[in-house]
Amino acid sequence: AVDLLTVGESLVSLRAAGPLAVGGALTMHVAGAESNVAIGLARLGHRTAWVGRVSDDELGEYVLRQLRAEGVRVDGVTTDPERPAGLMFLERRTADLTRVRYHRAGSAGSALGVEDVRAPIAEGARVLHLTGITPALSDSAREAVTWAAETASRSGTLVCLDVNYRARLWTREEARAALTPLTTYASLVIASADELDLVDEPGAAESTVVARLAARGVDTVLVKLGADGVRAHTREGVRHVAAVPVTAVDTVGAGDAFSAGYLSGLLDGLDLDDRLRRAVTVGAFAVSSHGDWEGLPRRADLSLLDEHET
Ligand code: KDG
Repeated sequence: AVDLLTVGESLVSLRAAGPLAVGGALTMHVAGAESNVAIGLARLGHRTAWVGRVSDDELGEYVLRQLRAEGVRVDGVTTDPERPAGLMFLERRTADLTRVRYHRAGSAGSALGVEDVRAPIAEGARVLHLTGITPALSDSAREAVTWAAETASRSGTLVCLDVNYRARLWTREEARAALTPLTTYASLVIASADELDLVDEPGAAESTVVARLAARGVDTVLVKLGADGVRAHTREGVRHVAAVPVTAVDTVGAGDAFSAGYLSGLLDGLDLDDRLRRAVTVGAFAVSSHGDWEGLPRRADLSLLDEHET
């Protein structure tokens, strides 16, 4: 069994340094919240696997090659003979505005189904990481995520739901209807402050959401506050940890890095404060380097930001 299993769609991301409408050079990367988390954990030395579907062509091969190169296990991945790779265009519209455009409807990754996750879930993992992106991709992907969460939680795997609302994929109402039931299988819920009511009623206050999640069996709720750090709600109370002050150059992937840092601390058996500190440290590496995951730290790098730690 691996330390962490994550399930989702990895996209081929084509990045433009300026506005897409004027063209110019694009650079090719692997993106995807779940594979970002997998890479983050693999860099820190954890045994990590990513499961999903890839296209049966050079783009699918590229995704697998990159993940393998980062030490992420991909032996459970299904190659789809019919569907194309999901693409994402990312433009630096201005220094402060990054925009994403997906070409992923009908992609190999979006055709994920229960059959794709059966064997990896049966093999087991200490932690199963799921995001609110995958259930937005298709009915079969939503069934796969729900089945994985339910089956893993029944066998004692810790299930983490990382909300990650993507407005380009579905409405808040659709997200709420799909994600709220998923929380019954989760021990850990990670959300930014504006995503919290996607696992409860519209407009619900943080304290209300946290209390209702606890009633459904969620032990820990991490509310990501961006540059203000994180607020953690556990059965022992509420903790706030500040972000590490760094120069932000690219915030895409910061949330995934944060999740990877927290889960790494959890797998290492660190106490809550140290888990949160590792989360904000890994998040700081992500925001202060370019790319979703390219700048993520290895274990020896973690102390580089120590003097900034809170
Ligand atoms: O968290 C970063 C992700 O948004 C990016 O890598 C692509 O998974 C992605 C998505 O669906 O937006």
